[in-house]
Amino acid sequence: MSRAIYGTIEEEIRALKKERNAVIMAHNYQIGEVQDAADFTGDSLRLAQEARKTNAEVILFCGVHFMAETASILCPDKKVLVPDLEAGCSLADMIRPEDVRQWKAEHPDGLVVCYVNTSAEVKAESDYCCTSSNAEKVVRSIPEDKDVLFIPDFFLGTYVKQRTGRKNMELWRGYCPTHMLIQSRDIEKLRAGHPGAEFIMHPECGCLTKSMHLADRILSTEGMVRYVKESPAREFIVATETGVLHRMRKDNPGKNFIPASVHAVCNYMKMNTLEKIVASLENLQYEVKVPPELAQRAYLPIERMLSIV
Ligand code: CIZ
Repeated sequence: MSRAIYGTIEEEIRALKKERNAVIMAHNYQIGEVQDAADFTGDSLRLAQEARKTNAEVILFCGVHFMAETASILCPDKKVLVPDLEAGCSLADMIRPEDVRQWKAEHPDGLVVCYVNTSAEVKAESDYCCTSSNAEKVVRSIPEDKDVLFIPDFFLGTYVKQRTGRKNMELWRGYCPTHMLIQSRDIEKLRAGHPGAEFIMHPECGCLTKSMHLADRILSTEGMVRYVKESPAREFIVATETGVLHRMRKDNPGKNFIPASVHAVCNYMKMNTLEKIVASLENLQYEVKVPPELAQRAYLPIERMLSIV
């Protein structure tokens, strides 16, 4: 198919989507053009919900690898594609299935809660999966006498532990290198320079333990997008990967959004481009297919993530 027929790459993508009966999902951290080309933009939870509902034959997942795996587990009869197979997640790589098995061997009655940022192999060894929007609810749903291991994000785990007051909860010491780039001193400076701005923070932030008291709200990206729409404030300091500011600015043209750090950019998330979307839809590449036996074991924790909202 030649672009000359379509004029713009966006038109070409629309035509290819129709031809392939495809739907495009984009995470809130994707580059703006990719978000604009998508049928659905959101966090992992919203995108997983939409993946499960869609009638399309092809799901093109613009995010990072574990998100496409989740879509493949939920929709085994669909073709799940990613524009770039190299788009991975450093946080997800910080825990291995054997780490979970070892903890379980030492805690035969314990339960493992995995953040959605984990591989399908790790999910298959876990009991519950959660996103940052429902991590607290998921942990609260577990009987109090059960020991819990929360993996892999230490800062989200710390936040949940603090919110729930749960004592018998161990935390894995993983972290998101992008959220680590947001520092308390930047936040303090921005807060002083913008006294009227609301400060919203993602629970993956490495400075969460130091700066939690400064935050007006601690929210997932989807929670942030909803919150800034509803809040009467006109200015917001946003502590998370900068991609989410695209949607905030688009939805709220009269409001001002300031990144807590302009350096908080995930290079993996930014690997997906419009050109790669075209190649993906044209050649039906690159397919992410979780093997059925593994998918079956990873399904229950994911199902729990979707039902505890
Ligand atoms: O849940 C997600 O998609 C992640 C990884 C972060 C967020 O809050 O959107």
